[in-house]
Amino acid sequence: MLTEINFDGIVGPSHNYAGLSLGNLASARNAGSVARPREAALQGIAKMRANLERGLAQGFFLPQRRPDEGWLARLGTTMAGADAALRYGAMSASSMWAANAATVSPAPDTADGRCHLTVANLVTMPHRSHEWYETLAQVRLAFADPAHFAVHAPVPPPFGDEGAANHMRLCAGHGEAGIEVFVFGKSGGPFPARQHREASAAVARLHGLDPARTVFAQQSEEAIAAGAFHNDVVAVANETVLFAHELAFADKAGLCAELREKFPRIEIVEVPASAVSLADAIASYLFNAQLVTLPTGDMALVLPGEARENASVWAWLEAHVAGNGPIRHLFVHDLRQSMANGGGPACLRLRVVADPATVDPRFLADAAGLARIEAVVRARWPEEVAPDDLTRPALWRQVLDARAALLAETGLAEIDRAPG
Ligand code: SUG
Repeated sequence: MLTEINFDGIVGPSHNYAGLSLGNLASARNAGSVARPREAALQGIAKMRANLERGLAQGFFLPQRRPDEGWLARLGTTMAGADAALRYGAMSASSMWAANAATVSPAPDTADGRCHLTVANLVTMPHRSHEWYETLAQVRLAFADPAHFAVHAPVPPPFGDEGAANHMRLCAGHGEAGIEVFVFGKSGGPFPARQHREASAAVARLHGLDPARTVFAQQSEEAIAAGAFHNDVVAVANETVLFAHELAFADKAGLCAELREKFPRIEIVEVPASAVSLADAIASYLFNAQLVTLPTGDMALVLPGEARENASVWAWLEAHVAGNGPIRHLFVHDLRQSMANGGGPACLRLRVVADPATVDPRFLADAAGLARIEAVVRARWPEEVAPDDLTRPALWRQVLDARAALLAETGLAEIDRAPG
């Protein structure tokens, strides 16, 4: 049966705060801080475990090989020879944010009736521009069955594509045909617009989407300039519900009219700027929650602790739940380590609607599998990493060995043998 499976990126052992993401306020604010990779990975595992216990289907992607010597070799250098910026880029653990791994169109939406995935090129940020090689290798393994999946290599540069973080789907139920909404940026004041319309259009074509059920919407410049470097920082959709900030889109009225016309069942839950400012929405990651449908049929938001700590955000949420709003439950998780780099609950996961029986089971989580992953993390992940540590060969070795142990534990060592 078609089910929504959330694939979370396991936080890698080189997790750090090098301040590499212009326009991502948390990344800039925490530049130079000491990161705690073990704690970060454990926080992510705790979220996965809780979602499993809630009756949701859960999968994962493995941390990528770091340092990425292959990328440096293509740039004509090595970890020993590279300058600091390239070394930091080669050590980046940013592939943890699986919402940027790919864009996914479930089988009911596509012309050939298969689930299509296009791996994101992430070209705007140098430290993320080399993720796609290994993402493609992992996605090809996880979704290898050509009867059910079509995996596409990234859209070529210069068209920036940041994956599912800028894509929403509205539908009556996950297994039914939906409306796919692609959100792109044109300008972001001082910050780059990381999702380009040309890339979104290419993904829609590659996936064989019906234009009558596809929507392209521009992200508001104000939102990007305020720190919403991806649409999923200010909006999230699940089944019939679109949950968004008033200032998320450039042409809100036009978008709402188009959505109502193409999907009359839509329920738009808008948070007005008078109740929660754009700044509070972005600082708290209210919209970077996982909006999920529980087995009971109720919708729930899986939120970061920062949302509960923000008075206006929490007041809005409590009022919504107390009223008759479509979101019935709030679950709060401590994801502080990821949040300090601008990655909330929704950034950490890629939604794939598929029959779990058609997915490589090595990428699917159950309680016992998560316990084994946790044991490797506890034994192998560095406790602390300061930006200076990223230049130390001893840390490179520890990070390589830690990841290798996790690949061995999950039976996925072959990821490194994929042609790169
Ligand atoms: O691309 N942060 C990521 C956060 C991605 C969040 N994903 C979604 N919104 N879906 C980014 O900006 C910070 C790395 C650093 O600064 O060292 C970073 O890459």
